[in-house]
Amino acid sequence: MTVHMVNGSGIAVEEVWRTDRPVRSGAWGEAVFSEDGELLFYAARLGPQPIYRERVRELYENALRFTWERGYTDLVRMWNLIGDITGPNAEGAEIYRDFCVGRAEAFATWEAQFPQLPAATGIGTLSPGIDLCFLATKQGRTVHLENPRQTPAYQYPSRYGPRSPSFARATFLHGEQTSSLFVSGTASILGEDTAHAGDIERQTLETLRNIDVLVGRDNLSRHGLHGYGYAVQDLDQVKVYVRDPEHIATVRDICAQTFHSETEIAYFNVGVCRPDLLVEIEGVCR
Ligand code: 3EB
Repeated sequence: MTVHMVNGSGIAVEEVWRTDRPVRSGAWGEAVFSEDGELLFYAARLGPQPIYRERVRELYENALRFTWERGYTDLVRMWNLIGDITGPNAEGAEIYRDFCVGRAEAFATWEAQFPQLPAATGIGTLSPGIDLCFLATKQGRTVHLENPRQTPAYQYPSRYGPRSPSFARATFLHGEQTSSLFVSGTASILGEDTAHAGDIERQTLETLRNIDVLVGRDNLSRHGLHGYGYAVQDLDQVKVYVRDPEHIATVRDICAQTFHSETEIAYFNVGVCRPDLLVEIEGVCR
């Protein structure tokens, strides 16, 4: 999958998911996938649409059907990369909200098979249309987490959109040798409200604090994961999404002070799903 997330002044970022098992790859309709019998990675693109919800519903329903029929019963981590994310669709509704309706409808249809929502990212890209990709796994290895500092996104009230966003704050994956904690795109949201509108430094610090609490020992044991616990510095494969180019240097400085020098961090200058959110950060704890 090729996604337009860096501009001419950025360095292209390549993401490769590796496994020790033999991999089978293929195409299914418009989608492509790779699987190793334990994990499935699936990717599909929806081109620009006047109205997204019906086509997003179809995109998601096709993805969920394929995943279920191949025996990958548990979703782990999804990425939704959305062109002109806070811009209007042909009816004047925000594209992100339009997208959320189609996604919520697909999950409602497949609720019997996929009752639990996984960790996800919903973020802007520089091209119109929507890219979806995700990891799914065989039964019984995932635990989905919420953050005590934040309202579950699937319970956001309707002032944030007619259908709330379908995702969990993080997903823990019990691997065969190691475990991973996939942290969703995280922003400066407390409860359901944006905190520190207009202040990039405080939004970045609040985002990092949200992640620290989310991955901490107390929150993991609250979700039945006893004996596990991380801190924000344990995040790796970090992706930092910054809306305004003039804020990138500030965010880089704060991240440099927060993360280890070896931590892999990629920066993207893209839109965020609320006009007042300036930054969003995700990663994986191992
Ligand atoms: C938030 O907390 C910020 O719609 O899949 C973060 C992660 C956000 C995922 C999504 C949206 C999504 O609401 C936005």
